[in-house]
Amino acid sequence: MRMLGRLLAGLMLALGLAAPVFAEDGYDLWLRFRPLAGNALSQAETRLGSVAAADAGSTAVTELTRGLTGLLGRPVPVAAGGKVLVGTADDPTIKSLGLDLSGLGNDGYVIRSVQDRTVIAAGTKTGLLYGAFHLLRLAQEQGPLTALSVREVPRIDRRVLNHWDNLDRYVERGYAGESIFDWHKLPDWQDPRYKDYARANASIGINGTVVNNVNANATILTRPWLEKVKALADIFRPYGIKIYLVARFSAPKEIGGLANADPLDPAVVAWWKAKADEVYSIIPDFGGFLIKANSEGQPGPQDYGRTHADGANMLADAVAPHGGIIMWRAFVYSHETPDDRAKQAYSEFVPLDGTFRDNVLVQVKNGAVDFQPREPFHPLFGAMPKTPLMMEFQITKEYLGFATHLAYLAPMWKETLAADTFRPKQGATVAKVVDGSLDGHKLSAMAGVANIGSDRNWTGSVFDQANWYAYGRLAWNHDLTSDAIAREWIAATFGPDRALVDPILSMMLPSHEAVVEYMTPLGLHHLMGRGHHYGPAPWVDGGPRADWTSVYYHRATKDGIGFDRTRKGSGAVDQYAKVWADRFDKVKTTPPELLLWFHHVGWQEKLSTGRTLWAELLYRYGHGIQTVSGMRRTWDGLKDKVDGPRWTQTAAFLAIQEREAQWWRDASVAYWQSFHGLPLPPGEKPPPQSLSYYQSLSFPFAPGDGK
Ligand code: BDP
Repeated sequence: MRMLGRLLAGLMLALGLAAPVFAEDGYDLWLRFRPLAGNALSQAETRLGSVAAADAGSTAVTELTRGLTGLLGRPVPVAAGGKVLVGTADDPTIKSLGLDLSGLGNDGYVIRSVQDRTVIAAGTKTGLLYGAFHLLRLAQEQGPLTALSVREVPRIDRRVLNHWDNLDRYVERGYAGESIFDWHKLPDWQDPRYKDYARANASIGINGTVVNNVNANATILTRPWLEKVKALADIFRPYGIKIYLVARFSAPKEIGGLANADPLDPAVVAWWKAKADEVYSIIPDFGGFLIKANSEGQPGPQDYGRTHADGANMLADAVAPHGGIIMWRAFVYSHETPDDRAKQAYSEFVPLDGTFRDNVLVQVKNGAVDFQPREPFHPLFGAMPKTPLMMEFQITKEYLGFATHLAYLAPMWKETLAADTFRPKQGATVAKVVDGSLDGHKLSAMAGVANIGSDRNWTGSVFDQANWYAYGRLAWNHDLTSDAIAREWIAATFGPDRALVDPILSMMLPSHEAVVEYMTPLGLHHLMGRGHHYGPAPWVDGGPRADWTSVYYHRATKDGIGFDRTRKGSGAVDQYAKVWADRFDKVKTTPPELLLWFHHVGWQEKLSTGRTLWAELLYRYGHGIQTVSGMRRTWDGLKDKVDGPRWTQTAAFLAIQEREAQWWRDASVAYWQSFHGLPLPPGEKPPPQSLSYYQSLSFPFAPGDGK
């Protein structure tokens, strides 16, 4: 088949025709390694035609030869004198080259052209694996393969995925089918997909995975389930990936037969210690535990009048002898607390700074509410210098159109990482807090809530693969630009031809902002459908708790809209450094993108943009929709350049996105008008349906809802 493909490609090339477009189903992600042709092929033949390695059976060499075999369209031999030399620092051939391999740590590597050979060298096998994938990326991009001089060391040590996957394979906030982890059949049946998952993650530098939901079931900590987890750990290990588990805080009661789960009760302490010992006896390189405690109904130390630190430290002591870590989430808010939900994590955690054990990280969402299309950076990042804080991003698009809306999330994540906490002075970016460099922390970590499921294309849509990819690349190096990451991904996923890369890039880069504009412009937030979070529902009111309603967040009245978080309102502005607090406290100095996050503004108030608030809202809704229409047109123009299956699905999804963008605008406009009755700005079309029509729509089976 491969030979045939190459022959066909050669023939087409000889006839001056464009390369043929093969049908693809997306399973191969960015690891397609389709046969090269022309100059790219001859260059790769010359530079990468064979491999030499002392450890020919290593994962790095296996992956390298597998990728090169695809690119060259022929088996690539591993033999002495091979063109690509792969080896660790203690390999005599590598030693003889005298390369500087200092400071590479566990994961770093160098790639160097040395005369006519290409050398991949690292301190460890994992470093070599990352180097192998880097070289394959360069070959797939068809850039120059001579004079290579690459040195890479990740900025963050633990680059982790969080699967919100239940033990029955239901994925909370999952839009790509059921969980890839087929627990019932594990450990006996090991789906080949597990290895492909590990390969994909390793290729972008992800080195850890939490395989169960933060809303956890304690069963996973029982012996038979730990045997299942071990089977996964054994498959992931050669790819440098550690397994972590969510520990349900009440497990000592639920599976241990204890009367309580009080972290200061010696019986509870002993139970967790024994449980940790058991876990490590089964999985010696187990990473540690992630905990969601006293949040949205989950059990936690506060059930016993203890603090988050009491809970975290008790678990930290249990895993410390084995080198484990605790990732303790700061996503807490209580409906018994009348305070602004956005303020609660800060109020709860800042007083605990300095009281956590050395092997505890506090895991903080990028914003203070909940993965909204746009949020200002979480104020905790500027307020806990004595504690390593890890970033939690959401890759799955719970609030950004599920799998059908195209939204490339790197720009959103970069916005948070680049934000300056001003603690204690300018230049203290969130990225520097998270990578540990600002406060000299040894532990550093980032988590991404996975968008992976058992759909053939893994993520429910081709373009959502880009978000998995971008997350891994940014966790490795947060200095990479959204543009550079997208280019890499497009070249690997569709091909390096500029006629593909440029237009697809032009779709991806503005796509996140477009979603913000048509859903929640100007700092609006949490206006999605109740429970499942699908579609517009700014009218959501009532129910079990106020902070699960839309009206809590937008606070629209006849006169204005927005959540007053100024010093006259909830005072949330003062959780930021003074420079920001002063700025956010005034309408004039608040960036328009965050206006209604911090202020309640009159509908007819003139903004810095020259428009009234009402006109500005309409303008932004319209602009977001136009961007999506533009994306559709661009994609239509690529019909001959992209394979049929991926083109067709994406075209259908863009049509859904355009329709739903319009729905967001129309439903929102109808609802806002019901408060103030103002006419629409000139040129704006009235919503085609009545407000009650939009309110009557219901989606009882929308995917991914919490159970
Ligand atoms: C919210 C999700 C919910 C999660 C929660 C969390 O709607 O399903 O359990 O975050 O992060 O955004 O714990």
